[in-house]
Amino acid sequence: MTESCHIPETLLAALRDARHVCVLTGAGVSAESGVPTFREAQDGLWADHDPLQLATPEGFLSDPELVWSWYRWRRELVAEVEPNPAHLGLAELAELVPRLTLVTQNVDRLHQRAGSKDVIEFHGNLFADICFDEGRVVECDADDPAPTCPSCGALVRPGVVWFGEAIPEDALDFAFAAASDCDVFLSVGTSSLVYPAAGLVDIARQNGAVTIEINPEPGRSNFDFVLENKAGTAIPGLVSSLSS
Ligand code: BV8
Repeated sequence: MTESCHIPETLLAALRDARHVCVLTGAGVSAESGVPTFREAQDGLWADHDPLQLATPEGFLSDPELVWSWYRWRRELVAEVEPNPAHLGLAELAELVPRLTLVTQNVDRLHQRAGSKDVIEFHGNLFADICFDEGRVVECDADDPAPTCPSCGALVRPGVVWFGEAIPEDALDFAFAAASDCDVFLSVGTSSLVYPAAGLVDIARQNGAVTIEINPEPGRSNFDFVLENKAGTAIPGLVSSLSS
């Protein structure tokens, strides 16, 4: 049974009138591709590990082999899945509005595989290997349980932003600028718990934007519109309503 999504005409009017739409996505937008969300109990091997512990510099330094095996498991999982209608619909939405800025908290690069351009990776991505000390991208042996930097010997880490680490400066600046400038802020598939990403909607609201949340279990922020639907239903619904 294909799920349907009721979209208020006033919401569509805001999108039709928008000069600039800023979209923030979270793990929920990849859920229908089969990627576990950040807070779902990780299945099988990872059920007894807390992502909030693994995704920290302390967690990595205390057990680099464990953290590397978690990230390699996630890399393999993501490599085997496909972008879903939510990712594809957001790439189409960008063609229907004058300007769309896509900020993602996700590290799976599924937006790029779906055709989205200039994606702002607020929390980095799974696929870059970075020297822990020099901060630059390095090549390392994919089978090494705890790879080290070929030039300085420091540990190599995945190119994601861990809890307690600063958001990359460019990503932060571009995302804050887009949230400040947009007419419509669309939050898709996030629990709105992780900062500073979760604060972007407040910046948009303070600058007069219409705010919309798409989430089957809406979060705590007060949005002007809430579509209690899966992203794989609501985003294509928005796109077809705007295109008609
Ligand atoms: C920082 C990469 C400072 C790693 C991740 C206030 C201000 C500033 C910071 C803080 C603050 N309060 C606390 C902090 C610290 C911390 C924080 O926010 N902690 C939380 C736990 C309270 N923030 C930080 O540490 C950040 N750094 O602030 O630095 C600083 C400044 C200068 C110098 C030094 C330091 C960095 C945070 C980045 C952490 N890294 N990811 C990795 O992936 O391994 S965060 C991680 O959580 C993922 O990126 C994930 O995307 C993100 C957020 O989670 P969600 O995406 O929302 O996923 P979640 O599972 O929670 O929810 C899924 C949602 O989808 C649900 O609502 C569900 O209902 C919905 N859903 C399910 N299915 C669907 C769906 N929706 C639609 N369709 C569906 N089908």
